[in-house]
Amino acid sequence: MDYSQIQEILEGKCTDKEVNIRGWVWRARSSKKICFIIIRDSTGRIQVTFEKEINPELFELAKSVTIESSIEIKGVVREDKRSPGGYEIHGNDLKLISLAQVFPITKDQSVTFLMDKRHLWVRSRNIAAILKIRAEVYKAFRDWFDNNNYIEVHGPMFTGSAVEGGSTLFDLKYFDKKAYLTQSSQFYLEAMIFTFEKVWTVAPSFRAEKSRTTRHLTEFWMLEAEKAYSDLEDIMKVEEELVGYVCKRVAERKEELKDLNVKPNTIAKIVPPFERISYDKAIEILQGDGVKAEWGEDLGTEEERILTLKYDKPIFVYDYPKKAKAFYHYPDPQNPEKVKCADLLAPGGYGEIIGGGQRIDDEEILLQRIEEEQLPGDYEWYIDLRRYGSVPHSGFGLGVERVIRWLLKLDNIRDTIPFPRTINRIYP
Ligand code: NSS
Repeated sequence: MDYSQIQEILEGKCTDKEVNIRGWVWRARSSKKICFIIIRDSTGRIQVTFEKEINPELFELAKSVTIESSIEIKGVVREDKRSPGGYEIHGNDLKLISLAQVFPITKDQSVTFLMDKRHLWVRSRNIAAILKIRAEVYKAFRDWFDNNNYIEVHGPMFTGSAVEGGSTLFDLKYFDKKAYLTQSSQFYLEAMIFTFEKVWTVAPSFRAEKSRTTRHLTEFWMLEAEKAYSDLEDIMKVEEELVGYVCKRVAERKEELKDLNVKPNTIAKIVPPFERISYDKAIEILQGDGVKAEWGEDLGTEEERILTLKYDKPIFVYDYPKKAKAFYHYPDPQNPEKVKCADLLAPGGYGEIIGGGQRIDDEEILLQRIEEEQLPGDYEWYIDLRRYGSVPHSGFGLGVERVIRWLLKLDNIRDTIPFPRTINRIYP
């Protein structure tokens, strides 16, 4: 049997025709003479009516279905200005596939309850809209990198060394050895530039983040890119072009944005170039505001919030102190206490969405930095990359959930991903 999708009906493609659709009961109510069922599928929602006078048996069956039951219906599509979406189906058959028990999710439930029922909550209109935008973000990444001749590569998730310092590593037993879950695919991407010059990946990243915040997950997805013959300035341009493109694509998803109460225009106007301010300047601005920001420390959530409230487009903060950042950053030739890196901070208080910069491409300097930091793991292979045809190169990592949270103005990062993992959540 051929099934129509609800979206096709709402686009007017099936008007006055008989259709079969299948989906789940979203709402159901009934008067003495007529039963209304709103059915949803992956593409939309539509009202189906069953009249007692036309078919009393079918009317009784329709009355018996519960919220979230799976059903199949046959009926004739009519344009009807009064019904939501402007179309309605006059049902003339209904097949109950599975009668749902009383659905536990109703209005006004606590966040903890909803998180415990996340496997059911993902059916909600809100989460569905967010996840459709998430899928669009991934499509936009792929299109941008394809259009710019980057090759997609994939690093391992089991690794033998830290990328972003030892404190957030998840370690595990790997047969008789110790291993870690990856924090970043960066080093593997660096290896792959010697094959492909420009590479990218989207992969999970694992961090034992011990604090409960609205912007940290213990398992999140990171988009990473690495480019040969490239410096900090060059990679910032790549980042802003990519972010601008993602914004353009998300702004086109008008239906979902409407469901989420987000004005497409606020996203469409995020176009490059993005302002660049030095770390020194950022500290000066913060101190001018009476914030206790100390030179030498990385910017924290609160500092980034205060700083980015002043802007309505993302900003780059560049040239951080060496001691605030990971060991692999290229030291500033003018000032060895600083490194050639930049974070991209989202406006409106959201803060860091990208970390990136130029990498150390010299064997001696890299050896020295690894020794200074005393990192766990074996970096021999990573140092090797500086021994066989090293080239200047730079790259970045973008937190997918951070970007979605910012674009959709969500209170908490957990709503950007179907099954979030945080310090206190590993169920469902
Ligand atoms: O630690 S980063 O700043 N940088 C890296 O991991 C580099 N090795 C990436 C690279 O250059 N290839 O993380 C990158 C981004 C950061 O800007 C955030 O947007 C996001 O990853 N991020 C997170 N998102 C969600 N939850 C957590 N815990 C988190 N940590 C970083």
